Amino acid sequence: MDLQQACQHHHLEDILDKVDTGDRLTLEEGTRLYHCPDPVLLGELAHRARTRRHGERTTYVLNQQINYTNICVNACLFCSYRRSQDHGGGFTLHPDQIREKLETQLSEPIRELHIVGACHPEHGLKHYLRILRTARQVRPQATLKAFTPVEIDHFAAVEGCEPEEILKRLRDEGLQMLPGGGAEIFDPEVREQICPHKASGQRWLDVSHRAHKLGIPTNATMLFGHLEGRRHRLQHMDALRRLQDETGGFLCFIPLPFQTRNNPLGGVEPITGLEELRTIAVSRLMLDNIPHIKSYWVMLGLPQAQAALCFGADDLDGTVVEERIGHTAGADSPQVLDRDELEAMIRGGGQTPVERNGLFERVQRV
Ligand code: V47
Repeated sequence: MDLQQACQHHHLEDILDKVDTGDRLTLEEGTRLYHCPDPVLLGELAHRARTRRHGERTTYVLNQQINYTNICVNACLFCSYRRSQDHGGGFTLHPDQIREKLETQLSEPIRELHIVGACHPEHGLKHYLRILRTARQVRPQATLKAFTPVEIDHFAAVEGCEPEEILKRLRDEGLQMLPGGGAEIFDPEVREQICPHKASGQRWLDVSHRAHKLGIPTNATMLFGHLEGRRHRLQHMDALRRLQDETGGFLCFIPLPFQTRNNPLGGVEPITGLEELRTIAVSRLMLDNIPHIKSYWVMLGLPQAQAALCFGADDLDGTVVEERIGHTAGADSPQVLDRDELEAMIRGGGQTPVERNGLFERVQRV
């Protein structure tokens, strides 16, 4: 059966037409795709949409993640990384310790620094400016991607000012873009159950909006495989798509499968591998205005991250170096991959590896 016939068989021929013309899929069509009993067909449609946009190119980045603290005022139920200030196990890196960590990688041509932490109750903006200054000094060439919309919102609350003020000051110190964490699931009822103290979904969108208006691009995540269902995921994608219509500021969407260890939500039925791939495929097909879909190997695991590259994803993230949020929650992926390993994963799926920086600009290999 060819693709046309398979789509007819599953009553998806109208969707195939839209995939080929690039027309927008409705939420009803997204639901139909999710429920298609043939996941390979769904993958083929998503791969077709991805190939229309990116050809056979799959990007990766030589990057280094820094988690600067785990002390957090929010006690999200899915989070295994966070500690409260009063109990043991908390850490906060001094900017000099961040410098040391960055200096361990100086022999690598790192192109992106990804700096995230938590909502620390005490630190003011000065502290975050020092972190950026340190990062900029050690790595003047790397894209400086730091602080999720939730962190920005928290810094503004600590300082008693608007997020714009925070964003402008951080930008003046070298901030180039925001990572996409903290979006979780926007639906208020699910959010109330999984992260009742965190900034609302609307607030996350609002801070992203304000960053875009200041010319600061951002990424967007979605945490799935916990208490939410397909309907909530589609609504989450729809909210991102609407904002993107207005601002064009999202560079990349990153679906994050929930890691179940060491956190209060961990008793849920684990999501299946195919549901992960379906979600990645549906996100490629629904998010027609967000250029990149990331297969984040840390949370997906290496075999599934490679498979996702045939289900609509066009980016494999990067070398990472050290990651705590997924690994404290049980992710069994390695801590670090090197360039050869990333390229081999991409070539294994018949695609062409292309090195990028944090802004998804192609860079020359050195
Ligand atoms: O914000 C927390 C999520 C995020 C768990 O922007 C969990 O390029 C799964 O945002 N299971 C951090 N996920 C990771 C992140 C990210 C990663 C890679 C690239 C980019 C980017 C962003 O991880 C958190 C939260 O949403 N998270 N706990 C968990 N148990």
